[in-house]
Amino acid sequence: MSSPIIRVHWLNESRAFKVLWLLEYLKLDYEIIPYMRDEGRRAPESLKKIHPLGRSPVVEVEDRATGKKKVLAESGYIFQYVLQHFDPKGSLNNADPDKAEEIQYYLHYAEGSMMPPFFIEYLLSMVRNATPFPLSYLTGKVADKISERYSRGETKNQLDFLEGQLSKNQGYLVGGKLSAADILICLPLQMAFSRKTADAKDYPHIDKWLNTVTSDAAYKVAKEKAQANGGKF
Ligand SMILES: N[C@@H](CCC(=O)N[C@@H](CS)C(=O)NCC(=O)O)C(=O)O
Repeated sequence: MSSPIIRVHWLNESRAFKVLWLLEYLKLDYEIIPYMRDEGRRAPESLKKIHPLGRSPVVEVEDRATGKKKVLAESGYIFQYVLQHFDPKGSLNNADPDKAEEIQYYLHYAEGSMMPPFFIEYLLSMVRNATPFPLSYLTGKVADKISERYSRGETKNQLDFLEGQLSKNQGYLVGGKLSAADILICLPLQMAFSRKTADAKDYPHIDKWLNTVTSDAAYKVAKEKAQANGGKF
């Protein structure tokens, strides 16, 4: 049976990067359909023609013979689908069933527990810069309060958890080797350090792991393709 057509609906500067890296690692052929964020950093309306929520990543998988299409959304589900259908040798999975279940856990964890506090911190940074002085003084104070009461502590909670996991799994999240779990959680951690939500010096295992995983050849190719389609790093 011939391989399906895979189309990645890619929004510049987005989580869709993880999907490029995943597909590159598995040496799959795919097309990138690029979309650019608008001035409010939202996705263009045209993305809603592919999936009603209009978020990226969205992946279309089309059967070459019948033209039947599946539209996949939610990065964790996309990863799960790709592992199940396009990684027959389990190169980003684990032969040990317990470890494979741990990888599944991280596919849910990434968007369920990890992303929300990082996203709130990001929104609060936008709030701080959204208004001119003297209003910015007030909005800044409100943003600081929300951060202090919830998101700063909660991002620390997530980072402490991941630092602990990486310290006891031979440098990777699961089973001492690169898996889909590492690819899925890498980008928010890079952003946490680059946006100074956290200091890399406080998280030596995460810092070392980031250096290791971002040296992967497939990561570099995905990055070049992302940059060629409006991504910034
Ligand atoms: N939970 C979704 C989140 C998707 C999402 O929010 N993507 C962002 C890009 S990182 C987006 O499309 N933002 C554009 C918008 O909200 O208009 C996933 O895991 O894929």
